[in-house]
Amino acid sequence: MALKINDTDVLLVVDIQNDFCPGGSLAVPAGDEIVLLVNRLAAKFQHVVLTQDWHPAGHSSFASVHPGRKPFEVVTFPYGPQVLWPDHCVQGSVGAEFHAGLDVPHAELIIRKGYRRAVDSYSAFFENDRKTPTGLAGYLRERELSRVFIVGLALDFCVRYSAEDGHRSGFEMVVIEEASRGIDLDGSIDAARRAFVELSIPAMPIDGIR
Ligand code: VGL
Ligand code: ZN
Repeated sequence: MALKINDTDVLLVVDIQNDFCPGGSLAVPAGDEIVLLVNRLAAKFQHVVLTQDWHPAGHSSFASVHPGRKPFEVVTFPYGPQVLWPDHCVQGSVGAEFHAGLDVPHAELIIRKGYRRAVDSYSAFFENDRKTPTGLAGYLRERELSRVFIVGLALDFCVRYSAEDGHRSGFEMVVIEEASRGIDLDGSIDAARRAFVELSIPAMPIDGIR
């Protein structure tokens, strides 16, 4: 299967930020390995959108604000289960900056997410309450961008939730796993792959994209 990129396609590049790369506070194993691949892939697309995890200091998803809790524990928030993370991607910090090697000057939009203290936001489309929109769906519809190729960090959290929510919002989603890396908490990478199969979200090899 080969896919030809056209002008109604968009590449969604998720959270390629210092804190998600080796040396960062929530490093995804080999997260930096995808950067050059993403640059090359992005050059094939007329339309690219970036996301940037963007938390206020003391964000409710940080284990550090929950006395007695440790990173990677799961707690119950008003909207459901929530993993507690090390402090990461604090607004204006170096950790929140894009990886210095990310070179996508033609990106048209940066969606920041997770900026509400009480609500985390994995997905580029909806916050973790699953009902507060980020505005991305409206943007893509207005721009008549209907097929969304998705890459980035982390495959099992922000990439997964973005792919699912995009699919539910009526977009054709394609995950490029080769240009994504996962955190893998308790089998979360396998769970992400199963979720993609369940929704018939294809996993496209980079070679298949022209
Ligand atoms: C992410 C955990 C917390 C991600 C963001 O980008 O996948 N994961 N915040
Ligand atoms: Zn985050």
